[in-house]
Amino acid sequence: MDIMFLGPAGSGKTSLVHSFSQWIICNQDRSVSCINLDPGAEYLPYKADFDIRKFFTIESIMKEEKLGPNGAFLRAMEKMVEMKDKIKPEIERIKADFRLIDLPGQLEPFLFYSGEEIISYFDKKRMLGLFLIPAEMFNPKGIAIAELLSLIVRLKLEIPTINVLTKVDLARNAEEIESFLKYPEKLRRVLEKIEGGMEKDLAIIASRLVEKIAREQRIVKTSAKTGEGMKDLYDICYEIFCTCGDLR
Ligand SMILES: Nc1nc2c(ncn2[C@@H]2O[C@H](COP(=O)(O)OP(=O)(O)OP(=O)(O)O)[C@@H](O)[C@H]2O)c(=O)[nH]1
Ligand SMILES: [Mg+2]
Repeated sequence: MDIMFLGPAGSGKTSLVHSFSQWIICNQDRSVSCINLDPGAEYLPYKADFDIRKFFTIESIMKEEKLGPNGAFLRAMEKMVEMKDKIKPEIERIKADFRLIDLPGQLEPFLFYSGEEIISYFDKKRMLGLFLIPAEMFNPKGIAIAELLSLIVRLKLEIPTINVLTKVDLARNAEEIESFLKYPEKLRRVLEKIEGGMEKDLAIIASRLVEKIAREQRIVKTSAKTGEGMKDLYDICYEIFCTCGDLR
């Protein structure tokens, strides 16, 4: 199966690709490949079996096309699509039970400029998205926003997604947040009590939407630092795709 690591900038995608791949290698009789699709990555802790930086980096585009970092990022997303004939066959050559795909943190341009096209480089039927919600967003309003972002990803890419709390070693209230995500009506009740005008109303509307669409979802709490949650993450991925013996 192919697992896309999506989430806001700095949410821990690269670190989780590394720690999850290590965990699978050490604990399961399954092969793993890592695919880096972030042209802006400086350092990767894992060995990438495919690395988009072989074709271009944000830095190379900035120099060659005299662009600033944001313009270069948009150009990079375009290039990923333009170079489909080169990139797709290389990705297809990578055979593994688990292919972990590291994506850029600039979620919005990725989703709206190239996401759907890039999904077509993979077999959508074996694709799962993990939407990472980092400890930094661990407060009721942040959680409502993260849930909305996760829904946008699902809507745009049309792949199943699960929400994954990351950096839980940094959070003092991970259990509470987990219960907000599991039972969205709890989140709404908390948001209803906070002070505020329009912002509060918006947060409540957001949480109602989440409540309607994503009720009682399963959540995984992870830390790339302590290794917490890797088995839970594996189990949930495995369950989604493999209960019918369909680990492709
Ligand atoms: N304490 C702690 N820090 C973490 C964890 N995971 C990542 N970090 C730190 O968070 C920062 C961002 O981690 P990355 O893995 O680079 O996050 P990313 O989502 O790949 O970032 P971008 O690709 O730039 O969007 C780094 O300083 C990591 O060391 C974790 O589980 N616990
Ligand atoms: Mg990264």
